[in-house]
Amino acid sequence: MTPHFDDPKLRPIADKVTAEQRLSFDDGLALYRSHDLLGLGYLANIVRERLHGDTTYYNVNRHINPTNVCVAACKLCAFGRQKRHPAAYQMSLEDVWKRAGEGYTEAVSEFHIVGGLHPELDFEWYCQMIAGLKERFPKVHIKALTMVEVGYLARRGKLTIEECLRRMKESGVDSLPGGGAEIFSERVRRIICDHKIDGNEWIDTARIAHKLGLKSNATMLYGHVETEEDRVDHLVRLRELQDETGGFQTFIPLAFHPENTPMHHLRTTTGFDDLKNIAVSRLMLDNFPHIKSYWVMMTPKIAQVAQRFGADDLDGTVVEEKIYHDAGATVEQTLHRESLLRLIREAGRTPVERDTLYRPVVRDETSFTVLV
Ligand code: V47
Repeated sequence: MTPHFDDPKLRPIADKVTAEQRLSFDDGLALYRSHDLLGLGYLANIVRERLHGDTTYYNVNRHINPTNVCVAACKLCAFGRQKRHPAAYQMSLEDVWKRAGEGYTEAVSEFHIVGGLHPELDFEWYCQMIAGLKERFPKVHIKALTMVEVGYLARRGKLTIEECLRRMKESGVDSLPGGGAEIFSERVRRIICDHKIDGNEWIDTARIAHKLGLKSNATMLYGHVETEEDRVDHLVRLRELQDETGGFQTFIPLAFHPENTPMHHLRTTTGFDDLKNIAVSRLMLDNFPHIKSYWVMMTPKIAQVAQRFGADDLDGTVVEEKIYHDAGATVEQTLHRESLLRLIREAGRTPVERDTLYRPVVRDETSFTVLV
């Protein structure tokens, strides 16, 4: 049966999607400009089901943010603090190791570790933190430090990016999270994060990580001052790098949360735009295995609906989230496994617990085994 599209511009794109052809920059623009959300979702769902059938992935993870002290002062951020700010904090190594083991009764399979660009914590401190975690929790995958943190630590430690990543890997880092990519457009970065590495440096760092055998994720921050062209450009640049390295696992579109940031005058994104970003990224990123609807950022309800609009992953239990909660998120801090399972099942999907590398996990209440 030929589907009906409210937006006739989706018809030629639908032909490409069914023929498994790559979509162009202009196709990406047409998708973003379309209001036919059901049409977009229908097409993205074809790709999603082609890749993953009915499976929706989730994991049992714990976020750890060792410090919120940050020299970057990005306008997009409500989390970073100057060192002397009363709400600034910096965990000791013992704090990090202790925090890693508390707060959730089930064994976690992943630590997700990111923080501010602290002017005094040096690279050795980070290597010790990682090595100490690996020693104490040898089965847990360590997904740590964004490309932005890697760039900053390399510069402060007078190391090349490659040396820095090699040392991180030797210390126990297993993969890198996708944060800090924001939007690659120089014009936009000057406004929202002008002291951070630029888009090319983010891409170059990811390329080196992938060549060293470290997988990573990628994100895109949308819903601030970017244009539709900026969004498509961001996706196309990620797709090009993925063609080259194959090192990306998951793409996570992140909706800008303006509260408590210097850009608090901007409005929050709508559910329509959030679902559209999931669908367009699934359609444009034909070489990315996974698209994640991160429930903390989208709310559990929209993240659940997104499982029918192109997403195949919900992220995990999280346990303690600071970046979005500092920026006004009102969702819970943790979703227990039972809640994740319910969201997935009521969307008509089959839940599969995964480790960070998307290998299935079987567990009892206190331990887990990765099925290779
Ligand atoms: O890098 C910061 C973004 C990112 C705000 O790799 C903001 O699996 C919205 O990258 N409004 C951190 N976004 C989160 C992140 C992430 C989350 C979940 C899973 C993974 C993964 C990665 O959050 C930052 C920045 O891009 N961010 N402030 C804000 N006010």
